[in-house]
Amino acid sequence: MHLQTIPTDPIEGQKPGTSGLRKKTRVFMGRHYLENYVQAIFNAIGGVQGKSLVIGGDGRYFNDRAIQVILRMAAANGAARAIVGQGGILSTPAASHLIRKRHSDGGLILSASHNPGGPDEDFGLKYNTPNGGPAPEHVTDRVHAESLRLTSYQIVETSDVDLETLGQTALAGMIVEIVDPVADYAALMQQLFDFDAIRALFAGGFRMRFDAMHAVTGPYAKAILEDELGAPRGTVVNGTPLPDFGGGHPDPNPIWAKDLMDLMLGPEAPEFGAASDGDGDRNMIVGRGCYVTPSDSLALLAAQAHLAPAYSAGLKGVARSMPTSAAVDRVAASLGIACYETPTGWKFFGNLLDAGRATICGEESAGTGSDHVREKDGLWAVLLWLNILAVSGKSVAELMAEHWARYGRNYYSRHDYEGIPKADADAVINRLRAALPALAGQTCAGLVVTSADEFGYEDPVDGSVSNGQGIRISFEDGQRAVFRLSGTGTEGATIRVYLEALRTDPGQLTLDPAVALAPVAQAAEAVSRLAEMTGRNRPDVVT
Ligand code: G16
Repeated sequence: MHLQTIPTDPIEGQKPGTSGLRKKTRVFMGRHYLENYVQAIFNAIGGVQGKSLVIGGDGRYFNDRAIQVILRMAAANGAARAIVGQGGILSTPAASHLIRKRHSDGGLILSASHNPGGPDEDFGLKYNTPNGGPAPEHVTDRVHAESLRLTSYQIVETSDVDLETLGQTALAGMIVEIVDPVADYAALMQQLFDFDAIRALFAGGFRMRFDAMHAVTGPYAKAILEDELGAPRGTVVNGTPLPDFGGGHPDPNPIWAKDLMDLMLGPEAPEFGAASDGDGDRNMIVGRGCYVTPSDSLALLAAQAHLAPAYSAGLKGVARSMPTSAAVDRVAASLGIACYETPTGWKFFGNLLDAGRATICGEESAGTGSDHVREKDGLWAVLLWLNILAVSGKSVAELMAEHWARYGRNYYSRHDYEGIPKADADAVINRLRAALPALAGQTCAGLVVTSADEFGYEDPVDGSVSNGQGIRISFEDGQRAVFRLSGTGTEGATIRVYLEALRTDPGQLTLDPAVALAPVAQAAEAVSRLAEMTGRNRPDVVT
């Protein structure tokens, strides 16, 4: 075993996106690529000498190999301890919890989230800070700067570490501690929720299906829902994490979790359905015959969270990303608590959570979470829903109907245009940006524009400013279209168009969402000329 300093050249294109660095797996497997990025992270955080790091990932192809490289580099860079999930597995929220619980100096999470996995699919790596949250922009900017001036990296030459056996071993002076990936996280969930009430719910015959999509939440969901809460065996389906997620797209939405949707909207539907994504931070909620949009789920959870022990004293505030619907704003107004609007990306919630300004946060991209960790948390959302269902005794459809009757309904849909040549996508956004100053007051496809701007955010805690965070155009009567480029894709560009329409009239609460959103969809096309400029007449994915 000996320490090596390997000469390398800076690699272009290692700029972290919305959530760390995501690339094709083969890119990460390329010569020096992973090593460069890991060394850039270490350098950007002032080195790892004497530090402890949490390391784990979602089990996708290359997860195990990448962890061996990271461990050898952490040892070579003088780290004192690496806390690794058994088999290299840690869901993103479980990793966040472990970083916090063990007071470690941060963590490296290996995942490309909901993107497919495999040698020809996607891989990703992100650094989370000691508060357990994704690195904020000033840290990822530093990582990028380091990656551009790297001339060498440190690694020890040694045989592989056994990732399967629980306990401690040593690697070139660094302690490697292999931990159960589920136990600490399951204990945290038990503290937050009324497990007795949920247990009684299942004992009374309540049935659900949890689709783990062959991704990381399988072992977590089986341990908590089936072993701990008494849901019947088989409640968790697709529960074994596979390196290629069974060839699927582990994104919990009605398109990619179609089997679950078909079940829940069909005659054999159980009371409740849920799914989570590749790394376990996203969730989908669907009741019998009733799909709940992520924005509505956030609003409902904020309105009913007091039914769970951890939130019984009320919420300090709530936060949502800008493209997320304003449904939660209406709940916050009624509760008399603050509601923050942040750019897309969970990292923007970190300061609000740390400062105790927000308790629950959420995003339209199927992420909800609270101040229990610093990541969104798929199973947490499922358990909070179960807690609310158990204590209220109502069904998902009843809860949503009552919610809309009280707060109004923010109809919502996201249209994704994928694999667009980057120049074309930039042209659409640049043209819109140029048109913004003259838009207010104009009529587009019959709707009057009430305001139009490009979203910028000043963090209320540290004053940092993030500009260029999406174009938002509000129309009359609570209708809104938002345009932004995805920050998580690995091929071409994806334009996301987010559509919203508020209805408060009791007769308007059960419309087909496509009908309720048709006017704003037409106005969005009129104002953006997206179809004309990209040649795409319809979105690739509608959620
Ligand atoms: C990541 C971030 C989320 C964010 C999403 C946006 O999700 O963690 O906070 O909402 O990206 O994705 P895009 O830029 O493609 O719209 P995840 O689940 O991929 O980590």
